Amino acid sequence: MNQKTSNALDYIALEEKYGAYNYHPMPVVLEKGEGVFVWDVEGKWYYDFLSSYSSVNQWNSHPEIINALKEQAKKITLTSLDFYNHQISVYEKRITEHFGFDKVLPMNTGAEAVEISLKLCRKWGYEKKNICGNQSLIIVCKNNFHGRTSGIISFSSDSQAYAHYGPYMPGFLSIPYDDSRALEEALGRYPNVAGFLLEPIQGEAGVIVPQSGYLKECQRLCKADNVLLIADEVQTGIGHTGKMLACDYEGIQVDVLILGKTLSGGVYPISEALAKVLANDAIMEVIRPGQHGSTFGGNSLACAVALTALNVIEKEQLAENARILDEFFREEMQKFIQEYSIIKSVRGKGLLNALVVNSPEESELAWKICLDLKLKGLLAKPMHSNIIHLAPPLTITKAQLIECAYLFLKAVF
Ligand code: IF1
Repeated sequence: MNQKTSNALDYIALEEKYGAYNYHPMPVVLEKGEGVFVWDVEGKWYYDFLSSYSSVNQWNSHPEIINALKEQAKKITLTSLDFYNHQISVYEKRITEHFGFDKVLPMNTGAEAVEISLKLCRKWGYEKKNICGNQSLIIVCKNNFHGRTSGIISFSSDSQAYAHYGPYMPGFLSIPYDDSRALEEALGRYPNVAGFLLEPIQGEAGVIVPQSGYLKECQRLCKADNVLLIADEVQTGIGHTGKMLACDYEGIQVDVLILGKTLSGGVYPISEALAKVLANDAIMEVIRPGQHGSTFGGNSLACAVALTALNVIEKEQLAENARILDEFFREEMQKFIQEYSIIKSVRGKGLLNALVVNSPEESELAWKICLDLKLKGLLAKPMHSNIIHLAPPLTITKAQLIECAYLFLKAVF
C-alpha cells in the first residue's frame, strides 16, 4: 500500500484483514499528536478526550521527555536486570522518595504491576502473617478493572472480561465497592486475608468516585487486621484526578501502590509496584532473587523516560491544572444536563470524568454521540454502552475545555 496516497479506509481495511478483532475502534486513523490534539491520516485534527485511557499527559509529549528517549536510546536501551544499569537506581530513588515508599519493583504494563502486587501480597501473607500454605485470600471489589491477564480476570465481575477464559485462579473474595462495612464483615469472617485491592476511583466501571472517608476507613480496617491495602492507581495516578494520587485526597498512604500508564507521560510502557516497610519489615523483601522477573522490567530506556516525565509532570504542575479545572469542566457540562434529558449525569475528579447517557445499558446512543463528536472534532469513547469516558491530556486549558463543552452541546443536542 502506498502510504502517501492511502486514505483512512485503506488503513482500516488492512487492520480488519490482518489484526485481531479485540477492539471496536472509532472509524478514525490517527497519525500525529501534539499537546491536546491528534490528527488523522487525512489531516483533520481533533481534541483527544481519551488520551489513550489517561496514559498521555500531552501528545508528542514534552521535548524533554522525547529528548530523554532519544539520548538514552542512543546509548543503551535494555541490559536485563542481571546487570546493574546506570538509570534504574537513580529512577528508583526518585520514585520511592517522591511517593514516600521504601522499595519499588519496576514492570512494563499495568497488569504486570498488578500481578506482582498480588504475588507479593500472597507471599507476604504466608511468610510474615503466617497464613497457612495456599489458603491466602485477597479481597477485591465488584466492577473492578485491573487488567486482562488470566489471573486478574479470575476476579473480574464483567463477563466481557472473563467469559470462556476459565478455569479461574482461586483465592479472591469480591465485595461491593465503596462499602467499608462489607470489608469489615469480610475481614471478620475470613482470618486468612492477606490483602485488599481496590481502585481509589473505579475507572472502567465508569469513573465511580467513592464517598469521602471510604479510603481512610478501609485503611483503618486493614491496619487493624494486619491486611495489606493495595491501591491500583494505574489510571487515577500521576495527576489525572487533580492530585498526584487519588489516595492523596484522603491523605492515606497504602501499603502497596500500583502505577503505570502516565508514569512515562505515555511515551514508553513502564509500571511499578511500590511497597512500604511494615513493622520494620520491608514488604518487598519477601521477593528474593529468582522469585520474579521480566525481560524489559526496569530497562534503561523506560527509567530514563519515566525519570524525566516525573520531573516534567512536577515542573509543569499538571496535577494542579487538573485540580483547577476539576469543578469547572463538570459545571460547564452540567449546563447542558439541566437543559436536555439525553444526558443523565457527569461525574469524576480532576480531568478524569464520565458522561452518563440517559439510555438503557444496551443502547447504542453513547456510540452515536461519540461518532457525532468525531464529526465535530472531538474524540471520545464509550466505556460501556451508556457511559462516555472523558479524559483529555492534563495540559488542556480552560478555554479549550469551554470549546469542548460546546462541541458536546452541538453533538448531543
Ligand atoms: C483495555 C480504562 C480499561 C486500568 C487499571 C490496570 C490496568 C488498567 C485501573 C492494566 C488498564 C486500560 C486497558 C484497556 C482499556 C483501559 C481501561 F479504564 F483505562 F479505560 F480497560 F478499563 N489497572 N486500563 O485502567 O494496565 O495492562 O493495560 O497497561 O484493556 O481495554 P495495562
